[in-house]
Amino acid sequence: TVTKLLSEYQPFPFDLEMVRLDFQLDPKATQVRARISMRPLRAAAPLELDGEGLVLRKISVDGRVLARTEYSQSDTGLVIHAAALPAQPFMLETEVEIAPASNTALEGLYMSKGMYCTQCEAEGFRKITYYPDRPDVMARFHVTVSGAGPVLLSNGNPVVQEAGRAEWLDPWPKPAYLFALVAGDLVAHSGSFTTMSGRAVALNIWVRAGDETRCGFALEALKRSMTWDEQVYGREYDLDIFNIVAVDDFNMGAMENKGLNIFNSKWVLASPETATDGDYERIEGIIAHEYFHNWTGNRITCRDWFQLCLKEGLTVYRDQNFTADMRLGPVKRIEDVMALRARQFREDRGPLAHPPRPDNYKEINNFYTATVYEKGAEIVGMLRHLVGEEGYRAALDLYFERHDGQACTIEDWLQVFEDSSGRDLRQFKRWYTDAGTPRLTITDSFKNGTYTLDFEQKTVPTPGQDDKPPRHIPIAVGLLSPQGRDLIETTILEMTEARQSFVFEGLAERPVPSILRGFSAPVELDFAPEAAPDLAFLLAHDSDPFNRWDAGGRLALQTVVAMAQGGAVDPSYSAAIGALLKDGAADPAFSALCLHLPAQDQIAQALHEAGKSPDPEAIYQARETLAQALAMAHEAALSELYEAMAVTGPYRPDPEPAGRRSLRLATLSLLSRIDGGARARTLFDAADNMTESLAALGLCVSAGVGVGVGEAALAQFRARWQGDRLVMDKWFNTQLIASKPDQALSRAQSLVQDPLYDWKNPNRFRSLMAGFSANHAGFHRQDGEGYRFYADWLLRLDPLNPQVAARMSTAFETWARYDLQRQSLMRAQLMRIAQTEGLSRDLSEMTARMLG
Ligand code: B3K
Ligand code: ZN
Repeated sequence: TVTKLLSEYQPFPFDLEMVRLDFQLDPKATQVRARISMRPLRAAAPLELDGEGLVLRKISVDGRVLARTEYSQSDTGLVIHAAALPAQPFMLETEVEIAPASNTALEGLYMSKGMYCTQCEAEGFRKITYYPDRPDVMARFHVTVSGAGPVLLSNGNPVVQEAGRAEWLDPWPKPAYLFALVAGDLVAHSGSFTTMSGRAVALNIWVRAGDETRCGFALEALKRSMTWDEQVYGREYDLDIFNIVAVDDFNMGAMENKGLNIFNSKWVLASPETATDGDYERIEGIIAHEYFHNWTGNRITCRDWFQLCLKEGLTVYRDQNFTADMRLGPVKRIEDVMALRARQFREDRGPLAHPPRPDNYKEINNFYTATVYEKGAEIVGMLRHLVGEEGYRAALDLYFERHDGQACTIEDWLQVFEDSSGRDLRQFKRWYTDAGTPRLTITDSFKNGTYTLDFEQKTVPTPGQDDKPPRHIPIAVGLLSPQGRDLIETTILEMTEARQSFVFEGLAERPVPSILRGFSAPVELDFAPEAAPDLAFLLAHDSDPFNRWDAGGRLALQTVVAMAQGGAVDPSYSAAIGALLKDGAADPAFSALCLHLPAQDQIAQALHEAGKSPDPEAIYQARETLAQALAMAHEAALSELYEAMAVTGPYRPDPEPAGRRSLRLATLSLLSRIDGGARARTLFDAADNMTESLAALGLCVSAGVGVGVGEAALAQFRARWQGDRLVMDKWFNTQLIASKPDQALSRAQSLVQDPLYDWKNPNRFRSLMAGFSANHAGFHRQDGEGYRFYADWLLRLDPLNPQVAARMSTAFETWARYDLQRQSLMRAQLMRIAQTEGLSRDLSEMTARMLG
């Protein structure tokens, strides 16, 4: 397979004015007729069209059928020789046949439960018709659909709607990856929205009959998103209709097709009985994310796929801010950083590390990563720190004004910030082009009223990038008095050198620094021993909620890392937790986050970084011992909170009751370690909502004394929910995460025999496999059987759905952390996969990168 290079970008030598597509749907033989008006931009250029798995029935130019010698065909496309093309604008017409019913890769046109749907990003449109399938080729689309129904949807506004046939016209030029088509037996949950200029927009959420009662929350979230984008970014919706469709078989979360978003049903459908508080929050966030793409992604798109983070980083940044505004801002920030550290920092430290703007790839679907998305969002946040609130708004206004209707690059994006703020961002650009997470080492000194902070930045080499010049890092800093009072306003220090000092004068006594407030840059902090902050003090006093939480998290991590190497519970950590439990002023959602113990994967990483090879079994035990010790030390306070946080009245997914539930469940999690799961079992029986029911189920499995408690709860849950696909995904997932490590593999092996384990459905496959690999000590069992089981399933899925198989292979990205025996066991599985004949481009690129 070929490696695509950023440096080889060439503009497409034709302009596309209008694309007319005519679909006659049939499961085995859909006919696609395409008429594309083209204008040559260069003399004598051949016309290169992408196309995969298409049966060509006819091809003509200006009505003249081409002779077989006038074009060349391969399994990736078709080239019309320059001699066969007029020098003037012309009409290309093709007819192809495709078979959506046998499309198991869920890319292009495929079927899900009898319904037709599409997924074209990144390069799926070439599986529908011959086309220049690249984001810088933008055109207007007119689409006719017949042969199925009754509901027939495509992008843009409806032109003709009659029985068995519909026509749609999208007035906004767009790249082919934003094309969508849906047809089938669907019902709508509808509403409407009036835009800021007074235009009425029809809103529909299309689902299978029976599901329309679970769409209310998503519809309201859509309206909130539309309002927010008008108020915060001045962006108005630009069509008469906005459709969302929920499908059960979908490779990822959702897709922002123009005017016709297609969603994994998991991120649309919600009812109190079936969705957790976390699901509600995610649904709101994903609805917003896809909607926000209408401006950041669709109206302004990417020149090529190397620029993916132009639309994804910015849109994630926008959806994070939206959720922060709808809910508790600081809590949302903490959740986002937790996710960033767990996924992106992990990626950045391993063999899959890549820059937010990569410069080469074999399969672009492998680059829809935490680095492109979440680190991409952090970079936008840093820009905002550098240019300030008003500067940010000015830059975004200029971006929309200058680039509307264009396919852009990271250079265009940074230029807008330079032009509107006057700042030089050349060094800052390294955040886009360089991989790896910088580590800041901090030392400090105090003398004659002057306090000095010294920073040193270092980024370790990543694959293909040995040299890591210093980056431009905005570091938000506060200084606290020994009584915990803020001595200065939070200040952004701009670090640009490898080593740099910052001086604060006129201080009466040595301050306590609060570094990287709000997590102002995606870096790691190391404190030199003499500068080590008093974490318990910061947890108690820092006025910055992020740093308060982070101090607690650092303390917990230090303790549990020491315990995994034979140490004892740190009494200062336990005392700090005790103080937190008594702090009546703290927000429950915040306190809940402070009670979360570091994840086993994070503990493993910390050990690895300290030069030790992590022992998964010891990590599991240390974490359990710590949880048990905290529960014993604070039993009274925990059970008091557990009772006090009970929410009465009908379930609402709002932040306030959700926060109370999260604290309640965090206390329950600790208490379960000493009550044998008794409270969890009681809650499981009493719960009227999925948030508590599912959490209690997990605790019955993990803490239940004897087999009885967990197995009984699992059987009961299954009996109640076996007809509900989304809830059953949770059942598969939760029990694997909650299993004792030595039981995880046998449980996974028996679950794959369950008649409800439909492994061809991505949600079901992921719920089981991700649940198993999240059981850290179970997946990393010493005999390597966890690795083998997991690899077997990747190999089984790959021929059907390479995208999902490749994505799930990242469970192996941490192999280099572990002891030599585990390393060789994991490498052996990666090698076995890599050597499999007929392996997909997706999975072979991933395994090759992981093997290094
Ligand atoms: N843009 C899509 C993701 C497409 C993934 C292709 N493998 C969803 C999103 O980021 O909004
Ligand atoms: Zn996106």
